[in-house]
Amino acid sequence: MSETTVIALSGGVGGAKMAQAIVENIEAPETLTVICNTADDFEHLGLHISPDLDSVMYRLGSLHDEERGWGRRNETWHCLEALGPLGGETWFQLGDKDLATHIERTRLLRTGATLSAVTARLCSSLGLGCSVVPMSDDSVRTQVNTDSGPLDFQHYFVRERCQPAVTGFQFRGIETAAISPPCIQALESEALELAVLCPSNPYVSMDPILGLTTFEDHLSALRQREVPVVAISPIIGGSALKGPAAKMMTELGLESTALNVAKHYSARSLITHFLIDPVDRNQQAAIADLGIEPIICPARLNTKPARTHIMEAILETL
Ligand code: FO1
Repeated sequence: MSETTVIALSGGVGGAKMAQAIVENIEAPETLTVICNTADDFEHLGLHISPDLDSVMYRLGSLHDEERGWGRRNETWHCLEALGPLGGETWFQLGDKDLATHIERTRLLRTGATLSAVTARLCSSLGLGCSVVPMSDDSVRTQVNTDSGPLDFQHYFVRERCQPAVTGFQFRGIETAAISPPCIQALESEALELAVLCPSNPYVSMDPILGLTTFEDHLSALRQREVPVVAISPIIGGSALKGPAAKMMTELGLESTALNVAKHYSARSLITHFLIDPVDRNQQAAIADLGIEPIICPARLNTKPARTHIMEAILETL
């Protein structure tokens, strides 16, 4: 692979769409490294599941299911259907093709391979043209604190359908987890021209990556090199593109606005630019007052022309 010139920090479905936008619109897709959140990972049915890595891998390999956003297209569910009557756990839907990924990932991890090495192998087997890397090879696990007590992330997200009100988050293991070697390599690439914070959930997708020891130092080194660090708002007109980000903000006592996401990042001086949808134009001046350059562009990533438009707006910052 060529030296990284673009990095994208990504959660699951929203991040995967942004990664697709980048791949579709840069001259050399092999120079993109997508750094994925792995704090949603968990052990289920004895298997290591990495939902965000897989959402990104499947989309970039054109294997994804467009409607669900996660999992594989043309999926069958025979294993899950047989598991139910046996009394097995079926609340987390694992399709047959998707299961193959988890079985092979788990087998390779049990041989002692790192998650980075296993992911590189899966990406290569699935024919990806760019690098998708885990943020860390060490275990970091999101715990969502709620009004009904602490919940492991997938229990909150899938089993409880994000219903309990959120009071805060904890990322177990983050203090001792190291940034993965391919992630460090991408962050330190001399050729790096652009860093993108995808329109993923700022609290449970971006913060586990940004909270890894020295990650913020890497971003500030980029800013010193005048590499733009561009975040895309996951909030459009007060609603989340997908998932519980807006609901979480309300429960945390914040108005669910693009501006409050910009403030979340600017409090740690993490970004240089913030892309908002035209419906949020009224927040442009307040974002600029934070010392962040606003970019106004339709922020939905559902069509190829929309993805091209957003990338043109971002590439103008270079
Ligand atoms: N999300 C759901 O809402 N329900 C599911 O049953 C579900 C299963 C699933 C299986 C594999 C996988 O890679 C992802 C899956 N997801 C499911 C999505 C996942 O929970 C979320 O995308 C992320 O963890 C949040 O970014």
